[in-house]
Amino acid sequence: MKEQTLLLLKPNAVISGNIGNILKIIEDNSFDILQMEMMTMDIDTAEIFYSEHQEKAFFDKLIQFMTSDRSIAIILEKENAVSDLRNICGDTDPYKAETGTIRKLYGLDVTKNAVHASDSNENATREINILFPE
Ligand code: 3AN
Repeated sequence: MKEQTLLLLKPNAVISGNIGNILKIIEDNSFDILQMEMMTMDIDTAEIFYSEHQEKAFFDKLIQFMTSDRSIAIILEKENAVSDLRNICGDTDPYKAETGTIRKLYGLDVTKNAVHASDSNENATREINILFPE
């Protein structure tokens, strides 16, 4: 069954000129791009988006980074979209990510790791509703 998921190109991926490179990987993996929007996240939105990490030591640093510059939010669709996208993004830590994954190629560290990808169908729906409220 087709699923939707959310891909977010984080500020370091946008600033470093890797939007096209990442979208090429997405298209090569047969995802349909349904909606795409460039935005600079405000603090309230970032805190809601990452609310499950509120108690973590890295929370403030993460919010500061995610609101520092432009991101691109993208709704993707294909069969097994959630797990397929997680696989091509790679490990949260770019240094642990497998060769050829987006985070290995374009991530700088565990915060500036180039992309966010929803980790479940429930979170995909939640995250899409936050970033595409209409
Ligand atoms: P993923 O994005 O792979 O699902 P999570 O859910 O563990 O990873 O982390 C959410 C976000 O928090 C990640 N995108 C990452 O940028 C950031 N993060 C996770 N762990 C750390 C850490 N130890 N230090 C700084 N930022 C972190």
